[in-house]
Amino acid sequence: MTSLARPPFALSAARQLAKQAAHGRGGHTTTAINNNPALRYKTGGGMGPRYSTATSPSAKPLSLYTWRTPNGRKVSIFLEELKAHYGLAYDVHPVDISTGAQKAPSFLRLNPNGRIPVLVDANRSSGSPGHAVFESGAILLYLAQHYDTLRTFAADPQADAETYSEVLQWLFFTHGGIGPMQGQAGHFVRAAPEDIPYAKKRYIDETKRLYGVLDVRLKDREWLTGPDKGTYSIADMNALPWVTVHGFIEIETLDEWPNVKGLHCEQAWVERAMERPAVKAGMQVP
Ligand SMILES: N[C@@H](CCC(=O)N[C@@H](CS)C(=O)NCC(=O)O)C(=O)O
Repeated sequence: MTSLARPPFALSAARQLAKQAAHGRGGHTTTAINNNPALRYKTGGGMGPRYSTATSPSAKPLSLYTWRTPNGRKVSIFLEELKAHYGLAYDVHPVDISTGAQKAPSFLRLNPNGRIPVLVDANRSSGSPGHAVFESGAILLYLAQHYDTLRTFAADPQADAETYSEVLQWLFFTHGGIGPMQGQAGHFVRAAPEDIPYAKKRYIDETKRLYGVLDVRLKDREWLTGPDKGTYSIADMNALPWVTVHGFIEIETLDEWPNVKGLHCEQAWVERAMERPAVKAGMQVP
């Protein structure tokens, strides 16, 4: 999706940063966060940011506090897309949620809900450490608004209001549907202290129903939003990491939903998305 009205600075900044990226000024730095309440912000081992962001050559890299879960991965995928497209820099701070690091007072100051992911943007706040954004859907929208200056991954709200509305609809569909339902299924299948068959069935069935909605939407389309066959957007990034971990809730295959992931079908949505280098990279962060 491309905005009809592209600010000239965005074009020149994007070209400059694409050139930087082509010259190998890419990558992110990683700083582990353990359960120590003194949760750290600074990158460790003297590793600083290696390139600047899309908005200004002096801009600081963004900081992503995250872990290896679908809600974390959707944001790392988008940050990798922005890195590939604009040369945007970000630092990764792993928050091992199995140790309770997400409940440390210093983390709760970033997200009072005590959950990953959190994005901290030192460019948009004079205070330290910067502007913190929690809730994965809100982070995707924030990044799209401020850093996807060419409106490549989410339609422009003014210039293409209908497509933007579609992006919001499919974002909220995942955020309010697949995420919570599949998350609860995961709890009752994997973590509940007692076996409650009704709860497992309820959340697995609801997750399957929602995959069915994706399947209908993706019939004769490549992506969830946009005219004709659609355009890859944050709506796809938001749903993909959930669907790819279907095995966690004992949904053995996606064969029931051929437009989501076809039986030996190379044209289905999951394969199409997973072919993208930024998706592959984002799925490995942290
Ligand atoms: N609605 C939130 C959900 C975040 C969430 O549930 N994060 C999980 C990992 S996917 C987490 O941090 N769990 C640890 C905990 O519940 O303490 C979002 O989309 O960001």
